Amino acid sequence: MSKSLAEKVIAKHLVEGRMEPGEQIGLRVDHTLTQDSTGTLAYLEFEAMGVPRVKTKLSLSFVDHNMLQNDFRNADDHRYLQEVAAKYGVVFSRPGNGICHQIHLERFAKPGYTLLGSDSHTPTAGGIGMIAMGAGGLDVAAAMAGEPFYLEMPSIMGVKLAGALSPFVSAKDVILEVLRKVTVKGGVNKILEYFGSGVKTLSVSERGTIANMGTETGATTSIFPSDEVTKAFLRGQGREDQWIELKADDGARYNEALEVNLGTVEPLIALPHSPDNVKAVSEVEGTPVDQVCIGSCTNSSLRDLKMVAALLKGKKISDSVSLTISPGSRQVLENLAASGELVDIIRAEARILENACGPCIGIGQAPPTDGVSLRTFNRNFKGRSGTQSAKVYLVSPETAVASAIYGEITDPRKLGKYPKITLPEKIIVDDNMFIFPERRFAGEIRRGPNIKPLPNFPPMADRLTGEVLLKLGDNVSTDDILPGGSEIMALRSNIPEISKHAFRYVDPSFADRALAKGGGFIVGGENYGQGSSREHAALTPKYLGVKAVIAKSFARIHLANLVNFGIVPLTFMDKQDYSNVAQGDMLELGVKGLKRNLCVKNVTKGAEIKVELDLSDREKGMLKSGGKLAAIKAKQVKE
Ligand code: MIC
Ligand code: SF4
Repeated sequence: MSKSLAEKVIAKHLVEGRMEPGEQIGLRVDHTLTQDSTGTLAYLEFEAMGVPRVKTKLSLSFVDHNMLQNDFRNADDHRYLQEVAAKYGVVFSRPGNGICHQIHLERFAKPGYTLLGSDSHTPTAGGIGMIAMGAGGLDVAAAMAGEPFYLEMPSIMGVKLAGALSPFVSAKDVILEVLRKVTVKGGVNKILEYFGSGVKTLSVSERGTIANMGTETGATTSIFPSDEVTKAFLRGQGREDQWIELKADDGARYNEALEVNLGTVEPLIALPHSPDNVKAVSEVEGTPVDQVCIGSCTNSSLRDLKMVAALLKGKKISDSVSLTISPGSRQVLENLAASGELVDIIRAEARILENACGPCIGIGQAPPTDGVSLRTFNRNFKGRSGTQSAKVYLVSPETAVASAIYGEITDPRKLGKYPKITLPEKIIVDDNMFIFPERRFAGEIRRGPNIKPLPNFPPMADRLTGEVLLKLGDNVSTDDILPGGSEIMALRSNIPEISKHAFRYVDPSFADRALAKGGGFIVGGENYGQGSSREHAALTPKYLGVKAVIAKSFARIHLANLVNFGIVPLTFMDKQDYSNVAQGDMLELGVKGLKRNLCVKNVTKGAEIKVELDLSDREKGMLKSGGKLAAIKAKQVKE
């Protein structure tokens, strides 16, 4: 039978289950990646598994998120990550080398392989033809220990690209167009597979941009074919030998279809505070802008920064705008420097930041009060920039530059002449900031005082009782649950301390109240837990005593994280029941046997709410044991 491209790669890695949408499958993982702010927990978890060396083909550890070294804490984390990588056979990418997804695509990604990363934008590598997925650190640690990655077999949405992009329109506009159509929850448990004649008009970097931000639709991943364009990209990186051709079989059928005519896409912009709040740039032209930030794993490739340099050449930005540029990798920066294009950026008065995530996760460059910030990033959730009252808009590099020059939101077509960008056939490659684990690390791994042991949780009780501690609406993000930013992210290795910040901006009294009440329940709407893969968003509520989350639906990675840390994820059988439960209501729930259909007693209202526990037996086993780590340890004791 004809297969889609995604099905072909999955079939090659399938170790358990049937490739039917909705079925539980287990996949062999070839590559893993971690980054510093999810990585410390992932390696603490890996250490707890007692495996002497990683069992994957390649595991990588990047330091790219939390780069500030205001005190010992982040520096200690970076040192721990470097030593633990050396000990267990993980390639370490030193701070300053760049953003994990950009570097993985440049130096390591291989068509037809699988990748699991403790970061939600891991699907970027779908741009080269990988099945690349984000997951919580514990799932990535398990993959490093040689375990398969378990997930629900996604349905495949075929996205047909026709035509070619017009001048000043780029890959970011394509994915914004997809987001406008699919929304932030329309991709949950789906793979977006791109095909059609338009594919060959896009470079691997542009495909990476589109695959990267497929995450914002909630999709499990996105994938592009591997073709002559892919081959040229790998040749440029000195890796042509790693190319294979990959495409869907003729006659492959998709569960759903979408068509985008590249020729009719226009410059688009996502308005505050959601990536799917998309309008044409022309509709909001003229809005004054305070800040423009170019970079992030979505738009920091050599292609993007060459375009930025060409558009800025000979120009000056507006006096009212602060323009920051964070190159995606040291390779991008070095190539821009060698070609002289960096000078065009500097002369235009841009501020050059480190090769890292930076402002994307609130590590510096918070906008002014009520400020308007245009960013080439992928998320504009309220407060993520570090300023609660700021209005963040998501745009392409082209729109970012035009708006920085004019000081207001500007359609880039106003810039007139469209520069032609050509990528060098041979990129300058320098792998010196990787530390390859050739020699075993012999000493004792140093852990700073902020790196605390993982908390242990007891097996699940048969009855869960408590108050509804918090009732929330639709699309609650992991940034709402456990915010980013330099203050809170410095505590990522210290669960007791970071737990104090759970729901900090949604409800500053949450942590104290949860502890005082001995824990309880959270009620949410649709797509609860969208966004980041940070398992802290499950671990901190667990630490504060949260027993179950009842929602209309869940985002994929967060659902897995809840189970991994022993919080029961329940969905309303009848979504109307959401209105029959209020914050402060006392709930009771018998969970013995963890049946699929359960009944929550609302003691306060004297009513019953039917809920569903849609989990596999394997997941139920983890819940019962008090989480995945407890289940793995229990298995080890038995063996
Ligand atoms: C993000 O973009 O939200 C992050 C920061 O990269 C997260 C990971 C984290 O919280 O450390 C993600 O996307 O998974
Ligand atoms: Fe880093 Fe931002 Fe990409 Fe997350 S979305 S990996 S914070 S650049």
